[in-house]
Amino acid sequence: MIGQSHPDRRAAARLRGAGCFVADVALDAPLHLAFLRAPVGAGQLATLDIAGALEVPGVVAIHTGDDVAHLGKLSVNPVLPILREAPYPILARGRVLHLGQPIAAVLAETAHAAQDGVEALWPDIAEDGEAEDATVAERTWRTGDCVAEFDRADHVVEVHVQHPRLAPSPMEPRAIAVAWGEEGLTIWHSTQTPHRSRSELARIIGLDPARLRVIAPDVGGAFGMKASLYPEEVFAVWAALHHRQAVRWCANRGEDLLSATHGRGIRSIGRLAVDKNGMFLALQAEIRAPVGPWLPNSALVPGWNAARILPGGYDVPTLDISVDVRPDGHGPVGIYRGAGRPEAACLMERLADAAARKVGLDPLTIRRRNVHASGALPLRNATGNYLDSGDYPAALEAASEAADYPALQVRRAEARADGKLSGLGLAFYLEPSGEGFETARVTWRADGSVEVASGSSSQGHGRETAYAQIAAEVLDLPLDGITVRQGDTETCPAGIGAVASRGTAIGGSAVFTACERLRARRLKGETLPLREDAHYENAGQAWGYGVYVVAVEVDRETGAVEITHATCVDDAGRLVNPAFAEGQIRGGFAQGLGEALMEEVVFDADGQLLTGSLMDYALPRATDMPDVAIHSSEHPTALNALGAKGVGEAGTIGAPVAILNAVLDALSPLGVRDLDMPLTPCKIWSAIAAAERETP
Ligand code: SMO
Repeated sequence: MIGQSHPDRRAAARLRGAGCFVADVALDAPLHLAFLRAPVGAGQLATLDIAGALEVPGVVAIHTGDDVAHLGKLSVNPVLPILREAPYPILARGRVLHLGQPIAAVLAETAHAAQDGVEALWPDIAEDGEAEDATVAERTWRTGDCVAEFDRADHVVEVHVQHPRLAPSPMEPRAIAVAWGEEGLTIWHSTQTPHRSRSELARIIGLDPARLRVIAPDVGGAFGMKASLYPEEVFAVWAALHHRQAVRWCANRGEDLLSATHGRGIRSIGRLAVDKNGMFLALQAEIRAPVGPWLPNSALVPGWNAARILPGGYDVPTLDISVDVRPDGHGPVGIYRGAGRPEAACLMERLADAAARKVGLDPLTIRRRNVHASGALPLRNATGNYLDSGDYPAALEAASEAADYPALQVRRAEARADGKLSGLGLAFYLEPSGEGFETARVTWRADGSVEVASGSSSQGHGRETAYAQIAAEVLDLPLDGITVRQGDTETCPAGIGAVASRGTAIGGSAVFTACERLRARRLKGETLPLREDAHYENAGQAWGYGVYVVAVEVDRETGAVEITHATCVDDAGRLVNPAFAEGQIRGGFAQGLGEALMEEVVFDADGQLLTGSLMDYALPRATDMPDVAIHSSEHPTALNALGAKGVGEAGTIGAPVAILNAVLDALSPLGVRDLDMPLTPCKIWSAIAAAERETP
């Protein structure tokens, strides 16, 4: 069962529209919720005229910041030392902190009435543009004598990378439905982390968590954007308690683009000291990570990862790396699939290419010389990371072979001889998966059927099927006899959820461990029914990795990029369901392609959002995707029971810089050395035009 590509057991129902998302949950006479949002980025809220809105038919109540000022704050995962606390306003009170911030809430009998109520509200805001910009968190990693190494280096290369702000854009926007009862509340929440949703709601609102049941029903994608709690969601729960009535809020696409957490936006500066043989001697890096005025749970994770994952899979003994996290004047930023991993990979892979050019080596050769040698793992690297398993040079060889790298080089030479702009790009990436605990309660009933209740959750990525496969394998039972429950704080043991590439590595290991214990008890002779609860904690982060090879052709006349070849080699350790792993890589590649070529949240000079709909924010479409050849290299990790590593973020980590390197390689004959993502046709055309003006 483990290692077989069984179809996703929930996919058919979802495809037919028979899934159950938050918007599908039936509530008894719910109040519908809509928010008045700040029309400016920063200012002082002087007055808010609500009289007219109260007259709108169907409007039941209007709340402002004063009503919820007593509520508590969301907790922030302190992966970096926090220097300054950020506020967590549920509704703006006095100061407006960001464009799109909820200022007032309208509760009404229908969603349309709630929206009409919002449109009848008249805020008076004195815009002043005075946004907080002091550092929220920072940290430095230093080993060895960087100054001495840069002094003795034969070459020093420097690169600057500005990542675009990205909108994660799951198919289902944010949504919450709250049923009120004397005994407590049942909350259907489109979340990656149902147990944390419950504990944070209880703490912020000041309730016994036992009075809250949180259910993550079908979740239509999340990508990190639904790993935390939003002020709007806290408000919905508070409103249900206050009005003793059901409440529903389903964000629309525009609200998500405006006020859900964005990702990336990181600026990285790196300097690499290299000797004459292309050996990397030392790395200096400065990471500037943006956050918004309030911090979601994992707000510090992207900056932390972008810094601490350096120097990637390379053996660089001397380091001086610092990260500074601070507001950038716009709305909230959080984790987005990859969460700092793409930024770390991007900096190293741009530096590797710059060093290869300087030393006069092929990009593949310089990578072969500098990744940790075959047989070197496990090891603890200079940033303190325990790289647990794998063979990095073998992955480079496998990618070179699978892509037929020498043939790609010949084709590039031929295309260039034809006057075409043809390029090749490589990326070596690391994907640390999460650490900590996850749980499973496995019940083997008297009739022989098995129920797996997991504390982890699913967001449309097939965990129900994968966990059933694990149980079927260990208990030697048919797949059909196994049901899997997830995402319900009442019927499932407490756990973390679907974040940080941990679902299979840790959640799957919890299922595996509980089933192994059941099997042992059964073999000793115990009779059914039997039950086992596993609280599984891994021995540390498992580090997936891989090598991506991309070939592109750039149209000289239009600046459009065509990806003519893409090969991925990924080591995710032991694969439970190879088709799911492939789906993750392909989907991640699509999102990585989005960052590389088209996606960017754009604000104008006044701080207004220019990409407020999917007409303006350019998501990749199916026709933008090239064929992607996906190859797997399975080196199981010893750090968890299953031997699995993460792969859920792989594509978003490896693809952007492989594409960026390929496009810059294509433009290199023109003397173009650097461009920031997204590599839109306009940007590339302008670079070509400027280069051709200089060398007529
Ligand atoms: S960006 Mo992921 O949901 O840890």
